[in-house]
Amino acid sequence: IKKSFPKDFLWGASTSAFQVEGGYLEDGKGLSVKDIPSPRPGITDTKMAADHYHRFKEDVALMAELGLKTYRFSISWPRVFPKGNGEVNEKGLQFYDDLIDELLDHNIIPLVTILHFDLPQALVDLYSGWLSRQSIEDYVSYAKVLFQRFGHKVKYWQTINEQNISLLIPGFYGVKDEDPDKWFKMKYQMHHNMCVAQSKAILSFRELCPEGKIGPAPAFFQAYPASSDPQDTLAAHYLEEIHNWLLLDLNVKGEYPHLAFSYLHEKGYTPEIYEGDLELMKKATPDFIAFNYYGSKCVSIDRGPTRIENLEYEGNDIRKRKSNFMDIPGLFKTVENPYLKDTKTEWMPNVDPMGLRMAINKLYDRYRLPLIITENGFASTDILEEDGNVKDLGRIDYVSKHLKACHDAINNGAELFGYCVWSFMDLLSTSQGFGKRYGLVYINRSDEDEKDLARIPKKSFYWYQGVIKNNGEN
Ligand code: BGP
Repeated sequence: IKKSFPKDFLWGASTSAFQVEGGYLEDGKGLSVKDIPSPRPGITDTKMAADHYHRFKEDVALMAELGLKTYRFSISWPRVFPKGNGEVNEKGLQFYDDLIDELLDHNIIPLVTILHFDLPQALVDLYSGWLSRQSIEDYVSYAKVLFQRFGHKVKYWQTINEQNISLLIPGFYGVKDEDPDKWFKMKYQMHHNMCVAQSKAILSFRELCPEGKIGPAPAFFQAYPASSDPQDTLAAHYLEEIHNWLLLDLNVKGEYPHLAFSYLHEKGYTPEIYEGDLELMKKATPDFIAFNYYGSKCVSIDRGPTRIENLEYEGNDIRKRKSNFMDIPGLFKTVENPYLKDTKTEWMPNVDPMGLRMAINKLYDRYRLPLIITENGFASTDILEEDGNVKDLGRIDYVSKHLKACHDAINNGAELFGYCVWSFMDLLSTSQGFGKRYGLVYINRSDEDEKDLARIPKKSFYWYQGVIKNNGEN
């Protein structure tokens, strides 16, 4: 039987708090690790971003015009708890209350990410953030405040955005060590603590929001071996084990996958696991898996030194890195895939819709949980032309190919219940400010000049409007 997009498919678009809101210290908000001035000259910071904090009503009206069924956004932890814990900031909660009401008034289902990178800086200063077990308690207290306040009107929740990718970047969550071995040990401890925090939050969610649905939010990387040399196949297998399954198996099954665990053990990176941690994770099965997908990786065995000599990159500055940030010396290294169009960017190394289809198939086979894609999108510089149009044909091509891949995977029997374009509007790219745009809606500003911040629907906006109207058939 030929299947198509289900009738109630969640056609969506995404953003995250620090990338769109601005108002960065307004109404009592505290600093997050993302509010620290950009290390790269010429790139704007989080102070204004797309000014969504002040213009959310106008933005929601555009979402309604687009026909969105769901809007995926994140709540800023330091807006709710300026110090990360302790006293709640009522004005921060009120902002999200108003945003959620505005969405519901327009029949748009809110999909809330509890943490999308912007950890309160105060917790880093206090106890090194995710490195300390105290972060688990603070994350859970924060999540509970959200469940209590919004649980009756928000059905869909995501725990932590792209934990598997953010931890690849030293300093991303405010802590790092110059010694690569020490850093690797630290990052796997943070990884473990974050998994415990998510599971504890899910158990509270079951009590506070019995009707709600909650799931993790990893980035997923499909990996190909560079050749049919079995060692390259093993390299690809390792990449998926370490970068995909190490997180998801803990989230879904409460287990460390054996190959990844033996790697941690061999290198001395095994985290401290408290008694009861894995049992707790086993109990906290998510309702669905939300994941982000941009492209795939092609790897070969790395026959070089097995020790990381130095961290050849600084912070989130991809131009300073010599090797790909996902490579693991001695195990695998990224190479170009001759079969895929190279986009010449590190974040989106290629355009690979078939990789998305395989990601859906694999995830569904492994966990048998409903799936939703919470980020998939196309970065470009996008020019506002004199006639007032933004002709982002590359984005239309990219999204339509990926939707075809979703369609194929649904046809193969996978349960995919939604798809969100990254991003609803232009926003602050984590690495390149407004020089790299993803939006369906153009924001009239540049890194240097805030201009009038006007919202201008791009060609892709009108195209996606048609897709939604026809439930994916066009
Ligand atoms: C994902 C993040 C998003 C978004 C996107 C694009 O990793 O979840 O927040 O930023 O990537 O990346 P970038 O902004 O670096 O281009």
